[in-house]
Amino acid sequence: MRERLVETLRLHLVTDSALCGERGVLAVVEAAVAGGVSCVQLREKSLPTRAFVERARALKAWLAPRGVPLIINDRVDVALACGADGVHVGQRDMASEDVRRLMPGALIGLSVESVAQLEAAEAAPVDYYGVSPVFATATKADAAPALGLAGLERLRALTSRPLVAIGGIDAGNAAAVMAAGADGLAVVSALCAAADPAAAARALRERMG
Ligand code: TZP
Ligand code: MG
Repeated sequence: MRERLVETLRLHLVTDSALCGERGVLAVVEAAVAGGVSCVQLREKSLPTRAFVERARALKAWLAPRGVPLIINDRVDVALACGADGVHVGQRDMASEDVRRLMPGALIGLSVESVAQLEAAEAAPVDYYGVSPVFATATKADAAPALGLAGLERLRALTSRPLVAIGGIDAGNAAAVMAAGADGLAVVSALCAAADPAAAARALRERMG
């Protein structure tokens, strides 16, 4: 059970439509999945709700036959509307208990940025933690200070739940992040801004071991 979940979470593409550019989010998702992405999180911070749902539905229709789960960032309503497989919430988003009540079968991810946040979440109905940010990142303006590999190791020692590391991760540091105890990697710019997202995903996969 845990093994299957970890395999699913191994290489997580978190979308950024600005970084995907004119190619569009779906084209980047298609290429990244071809290169080995195992899970896609649709993250839209400014798209109007109707367009968000339409984009989510289009992604779900493409991903479902390929067995790749779709997770929606923040928005349980969008996740319900498009039949997503999961929801990823941050510390100030809907509480995981409420997400679970609304979506009993969903994969629920929670962002944790400190030991205190992880300890507080251990009794909550969460399937995995997004450990954030491991390194400094320009992609998320309000990201907390970087945890570093030592911070990731500290969190690893406190939980048996799967940890998905995010923030400044690319093929150059992927192996070190996995060695520090991550079960999976979540990547925005190293895939969305790549000239060839399929090749970038393959490179990440190779370095992850
Ligand atoms: N949450 C924590 S850091 C981050 C998010 C969404 C952005 C990570 O982006 P990148 O480009 O992979 O550093
Ligand atoms: Mg959020």
